[in-house]
Amino acid sequence: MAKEVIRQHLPLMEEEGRAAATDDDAGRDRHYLPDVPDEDPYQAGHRTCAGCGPAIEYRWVLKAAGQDTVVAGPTGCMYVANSTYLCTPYTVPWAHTPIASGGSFTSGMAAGYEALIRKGRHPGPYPNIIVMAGDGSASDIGLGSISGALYRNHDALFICYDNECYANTGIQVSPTTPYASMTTFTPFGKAKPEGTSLPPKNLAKMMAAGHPHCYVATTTVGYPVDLMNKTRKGLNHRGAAFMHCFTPCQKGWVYQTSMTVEIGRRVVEAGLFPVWEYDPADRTYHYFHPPVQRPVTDYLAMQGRFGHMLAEHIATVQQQANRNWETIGMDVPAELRAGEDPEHHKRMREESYSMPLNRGVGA
Ligand SMILES: Cc1ncc(C[n+]2csc(CCOP(=O)(O)OP(=O)(O)O)c2C)c(N)n1
Ligand code: SF4
Ligand SMILES: [Mg+2]
Repeated sequence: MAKEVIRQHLPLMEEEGRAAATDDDAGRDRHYLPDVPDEDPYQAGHRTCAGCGPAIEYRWVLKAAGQDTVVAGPTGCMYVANSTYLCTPYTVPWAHTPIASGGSFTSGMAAGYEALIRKGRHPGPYPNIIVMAGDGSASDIGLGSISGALYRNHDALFICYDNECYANTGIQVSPTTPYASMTTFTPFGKAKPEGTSLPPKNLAKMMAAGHPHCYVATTTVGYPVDLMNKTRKGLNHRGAAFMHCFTPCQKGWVYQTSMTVEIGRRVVEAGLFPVWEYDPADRTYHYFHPPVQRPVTDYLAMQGRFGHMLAEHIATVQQQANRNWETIGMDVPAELRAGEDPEHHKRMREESYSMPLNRGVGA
């Protein structure tokens, strides 16, 4: 007789800022992260660049998922830098897949575990099954295989770690590269002073609209508890889940290595990466409303990839941000509305912007 497939349930973490301050066993005040597990299935020993956003995302996702997890990684930086000969940073099973087949490989893992547990050849419970694909893989070369897996509703979490370029092969443009970002395939020059001329593909909205039975969420490395809780919600969801995570790439975006998490918050506060959840039960989007709304220059001016922008390019990006504010149901402050006019701006290298804050605990 077929055995029952038992699912795990991962508890969500408290996210109450300063109010959640608590002492741990060693007497340290852990403030904002009271329930974060000590274990790290993604250990030290990888070879990503200092300040690598995808490495931060990998660590937090696997911290949230825990040891009973299997992971697939399509080709990209997080395959190459994490699987140097005879050395990997994983304490959980991990497999590399071709860049186009993260979705199909993960479908096979999910179907395989179901079959093995039913036949009594794996004791269970059903493991957390995760694939973490770059934006080149998830939004371009491997989009079809991930969409197929979501459509068939395999019980797994499909993650796009989005560094907005094909990083591993030398920072080439990808479908999620933002307007006016410079890549090695979209350099700025006389013909195209803006560099990348197209707006980015809205991958997460595509996934939610196209697969309405799936749990879909966006998050960034600027919000660790949000990222870990959405990981757990995606894994707890019975069926397929998709998470789109904004992960700055220090090498490709050209910024100070210590600013990765700060940039992960600023992109949200600048209105350029809305953070939301799509709940398949009521088929609605639940948007996060950041407490701070910034001009886009506070985000753009921190990164060398935007250093060539002219006033009209900055105005275009501010228009995009203002449309995002409206989409998520927030008012557009007068200063940001005025920023839609090129007259409001200078060249990027002459723009001033607010310096990074020491946000402190819970800020
Ligand atoms: C079919 C195929 N085309 C191209 C490549 C070359 N390639 C290897 S890694 C990579 C970049 C992948 O970009 P992304 O998925 O965004 O991951 P990142 O490197 O940014 O982490 C490319 C194009 C490949 N491995 N397979
Ligand atoms: S190139 Fe970018 S994504 Fe790749 S390891 Fe370096 S910082 Fe990380
Ligand atoms: Mg990428």
